[in-house]
Amino acid sequence: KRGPEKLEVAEPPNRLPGLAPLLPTDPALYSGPFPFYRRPSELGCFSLDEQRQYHGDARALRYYSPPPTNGQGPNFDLGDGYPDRYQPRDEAIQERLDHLLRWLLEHRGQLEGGPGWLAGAIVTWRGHLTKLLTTPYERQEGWQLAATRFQGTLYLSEVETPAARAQRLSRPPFLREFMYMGYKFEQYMCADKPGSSPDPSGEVNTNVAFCSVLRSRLGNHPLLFSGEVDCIDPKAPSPQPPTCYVELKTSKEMHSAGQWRSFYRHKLLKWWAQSFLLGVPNVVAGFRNPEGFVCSLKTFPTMRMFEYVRNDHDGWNPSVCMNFCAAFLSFAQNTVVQDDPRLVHLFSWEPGGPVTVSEHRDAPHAFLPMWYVEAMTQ
Ligand code: 0WD
Ligand code: CA
Repeated sequence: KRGPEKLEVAEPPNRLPGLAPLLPTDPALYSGPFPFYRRPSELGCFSLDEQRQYHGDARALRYYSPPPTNGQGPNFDLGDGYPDRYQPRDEAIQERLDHLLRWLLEHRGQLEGGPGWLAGAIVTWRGHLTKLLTTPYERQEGWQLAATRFQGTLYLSEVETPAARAQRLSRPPFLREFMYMGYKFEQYMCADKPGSSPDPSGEVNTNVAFCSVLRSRLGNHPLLFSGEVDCIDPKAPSPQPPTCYVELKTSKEMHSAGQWRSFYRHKLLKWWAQSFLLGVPNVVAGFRNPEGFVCSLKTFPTMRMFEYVRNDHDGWNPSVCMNFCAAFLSFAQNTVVQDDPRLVHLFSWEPGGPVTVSEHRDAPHAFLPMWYVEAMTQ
């Protein structure tokens, strides 16, 4: 007599044929206590040089070097050097997870967490997690995340949406200059060596990047992710990364209470999500006037950003952000069941709707490079 148990095993509800699995994003569904988030610890780092070439070291790390606070404030001309001393990265090149995968390949034998840790982890860029954190409050830009399971590990890699691509290709000149100004601010605030001073006479080359690789965990989801770090503060109270790192931002000078309120509701949410994930304790903002000069600086401690919206009905809530992210990661883990480097589940989201899923095989969506899959299969 055949046992009944095989007949009674039901497909998980989101695998029923003909029913599209959906994940809602309304903030009201994700309030509740703040979930567990492991203090991020740095596993290593890498650098990308002027030609966007990978180096497994910290050569691109710069040193926080704010102007002396002797009475007058700063006077940084963010338009200086544009466009003649600007070498912008070629945004048409989609790097996907490649640099992070190279780091992982070279360090997979030395990962902490015990044998099998990587097989249970999610590997992605910090910037992708930032987008997940802010999703319940985002009203403008959708996203697409490609997911592949390989040797147990779930890899998440962003796909440029058609709308984002159209915007990039038709970006008006003033926006190109704004992008430059953010990088120029970094140049005014960072030195190449500890103890030396910034040199704003050089070129701004956005191929150059220093990336930290971290381990964390959200709820029961072990995470391995990498994020670009602007600089290290040689005078930080604790020299241990990531707590010695500083994030630099520029924003428009504000003059009315309404402008500040809007800044707290929208910009500070993105700044908080990005720096909280990586464990960067401080964001230093340079406020630029209409002429493109930064005349004031303000430090926002990451852990105090929520205070600005705590009593605002239209503010954001860190618990909602983290609970939604955890729910998405569970949704992705349950959806991507098959272990296959050529298979991609594409998660898509547009403001106002739920997260939807579609399945794809091979090009153009498959994103784990052959060199990675082959080396990991050895
Ligand atoms: O494949 C993709 N679609 C992406 C790849 C999207 C986002 C990032 N990346 C890669 C790039 O290789 C980059 O080096 O990730 C790296 C940056 O990683 P991240 O820290 O995860 O990204 P994010 O937190 O969004 O941005 C951090 C900084 C930005 O600074 P600001 O202050 O503007 O947040 O990284 C830069 C930018 O300076 N940045 C990028 N650099 C290269 N390519 C990109 C990008 N697509 N996006 C942001
Ligand atoms: Ca920055």
